[in-house]
Amino acid sequence: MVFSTSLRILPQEPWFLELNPNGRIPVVVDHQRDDHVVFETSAIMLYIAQHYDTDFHFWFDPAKDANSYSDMLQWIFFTVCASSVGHH
Ligand SMILES: N[C@@H](CCC(=O)N[C@@H](CS)C(=O)NCC(=O)O)C(=O)O
Repeated sequence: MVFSTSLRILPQEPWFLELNPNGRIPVVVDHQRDDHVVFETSAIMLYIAQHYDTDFHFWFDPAKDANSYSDMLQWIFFTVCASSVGHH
């Protein structure tokens, strides 16, 4: 109950809207990189991969493994679109 209540109210608070004007969770603030702010799940995943998985354990090097990288993007975008259908 507390979780679902805060999930509705928290994203509309002014401090949160400063981070994500779209008023949606999740948002990341990267204190290790000048408090850079990222919202949208897929953008957050790619950001974390780019900066914190530089050995490519969990994603693909766009330069050295371009086709796998393309496949990865394809499924990320597919997932975003599929999960957006009917979402308010
Ligand atoms: N496309 C967004 C969707 C985010 C989203 O819908 N978040 C929900 C929680 S899972 C939310 O913030 N709900 C609160 C609200 O709609 O007020 C993403 O991938 O980050």
